[in-house]
Formats: sequence, structure tokens, C-alpha cells
Amino acid sequence: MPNNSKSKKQPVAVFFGCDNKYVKFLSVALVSLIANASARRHYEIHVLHTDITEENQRTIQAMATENISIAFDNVEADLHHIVDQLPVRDYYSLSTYFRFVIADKFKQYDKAIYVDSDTAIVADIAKLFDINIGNKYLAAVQDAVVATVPVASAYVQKVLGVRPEYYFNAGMIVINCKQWREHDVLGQFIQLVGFYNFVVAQDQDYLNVICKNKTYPLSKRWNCQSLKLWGINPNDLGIIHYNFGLKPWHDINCLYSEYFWKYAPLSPYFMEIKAEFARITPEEMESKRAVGAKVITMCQEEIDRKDNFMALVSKKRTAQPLISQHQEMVDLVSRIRYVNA
Ligand SMILES: [Mn+2]
Repeated sequence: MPNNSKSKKQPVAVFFGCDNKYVKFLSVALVSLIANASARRHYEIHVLHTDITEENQRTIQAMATENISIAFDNVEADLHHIVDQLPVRDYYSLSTYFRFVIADKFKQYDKAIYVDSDTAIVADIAKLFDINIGNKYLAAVQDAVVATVPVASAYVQKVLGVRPEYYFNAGMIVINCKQWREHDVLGQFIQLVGFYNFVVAQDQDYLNVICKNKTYPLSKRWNCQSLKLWGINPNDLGIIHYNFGLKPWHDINCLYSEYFWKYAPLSPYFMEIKAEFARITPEEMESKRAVGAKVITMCQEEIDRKDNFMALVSKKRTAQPLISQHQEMVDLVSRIRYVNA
């Protein structure tokens, strides 16, 4: 949109990806979004899913207001279409691909926000939507783990070839749908999956490689990751993302947990959320805590691999210096497909 006053009238498009088991936590993200929305704007919320029951859809849709619509979009066919094109299959759960269908499936939007369901939206999300991100592919916030854990930072630099300060967290991204369609970001992703299997952060690593130098860096307030206090002014929180270790519905001491529990009583699933909080055992909490340590081990293993992503890319580059990195992937993938056929 060329002029600002016109773009302000655009509906604020917000996408979540969710499964049936997670609906109760999504409801808290929605409650908080609605509580902080402006009465003067229109919000079009879409929940991408494959298995959410009609009953749960009705419960969530009852939360819609005059200016906030909530639609459920079953994307099973779209995801299978993507999986069918992947040269390498069955590595990830289908939900990994949710955010990749948005630009191509929803052509009515030039821009859309994708947010994980493990979030609390404590400021008006329209303010995020209105940020002009130019012709970048997406806007996102730096990843807190990569920024603060040395081995994770070494991993993104040495294996992905991305500078740690530019490596973003993909739990909240503002997607420039127009650019995604124009540059076929989905196609680039499919090619890259054929070239290399990123095991550490999966879709987040792929997005960081594809969108290298094409990312608009956002203020940390739009993805306040619950890892640790990270220089974010507590009066300036925008979207809280319970992205690491224990979630607030399991651990009352989780950072920013008070925001989740502020909005949870307004959710139609409050009883279920409380039951989940009461259900978790200390053993289960311990095993959830251990997930972080596993990621650290994987970072080191990837750094040590002789045939890691950077090694493969630079090997090809030395052999054929005139061919672009992208073209190399296309060639490689077409060869893999040929062999498989
Ligand atoms: Mn998340």
C-alpha cells in the first residue's frame, strides 16, 4: 500500500498454527490479543490446523467480537501437497510447515503475522502489523538462546553461516506475503530441505538461511522469549513467547508466567488449564527441563560434523565459483529427484 493512512485501514491478519491438544493454550493467546485490540481496527484471525474438533472450533469462535473474526482453516491438503514435493520425507511433523502455506493459500493478504500458540499478546498487535518492513521477506526478533548461549551462537555462525545477531526466533514472524509469492519462498524451502536436514531448530533454521539479509529486525518487545530477562523494559512488553523449557501452565515460576495466569481465567478452557497445571508430575517437569540440554548437544555435534551445511556449501562453491549457492541447491535437488525416480 503506497500511502500510510490507507494501509492503516487494512485488516490485521493474524495466523496461529495449532492442534487439538493445544487449543486450551491457544485460547489464552486469543483472550489476551482480544483484550488488547483496538476497537477502531478490524482483525482477521486464522487458526491453521488439521485436527481441531468442531466442538473446540465452536468454543473458540464464540470468542469473536464485532471487529475480530476467527476462522479455522484445515490445511491438511496443503501440507500434504508440500510434503509430496519434498525430496526427503518424514523428517518433521506436519505442523512444521504451517507457516509456509500462508502466503500462497491466502492471496488476499500482502502481509500477515504468524504467532505460535505458546504466547500472550499483551499489547495491540495492530501496532506490530503497521510497522513498515519494506521489501524484506519477513520481520522478526533476534533469538534469545542464540544471543545468550555461546555454543548456539557458534552453531548458527559456523553451520548456518548466519551472524548470531541476525538469527531470529520464528515463533513470531511478520510475513511479507507479496515477497514470499514473488520469490517463491516455499519453493526455496522445498529445495533446501532436499539439500540439508537441519536437526537443531528445523523450520527456524531453514527460514534463517532462506531469509538471510532479507529480514527486518524488530524490537525485542514483539517476541519476549521466556528464557531469561533480556534487556526488555517490563513496561514495554508486546508479545510474550513461552518458548523455552517449562511453560507457565506447568511452572508458576516460568518467566512472565503472571501474564499467562492473568488472562487464563478469561478463557473458556480455564478449568482444563488448571487441571493440566495440577496434573504435571515433578518427573515430567524434570524431563521437560532437560530438552534444553539436548539442543546444546545437537549444536556441538553439528559444528563438529565434517559434512555440515557450511562445509557442503563451500565445497560446492570452490568447485564451481561462478554458480550461485541457490543454483547449486537446485542442481543438487534435481539430481536427487532423478536418482529417486
Ligand atoms: Mn513457541
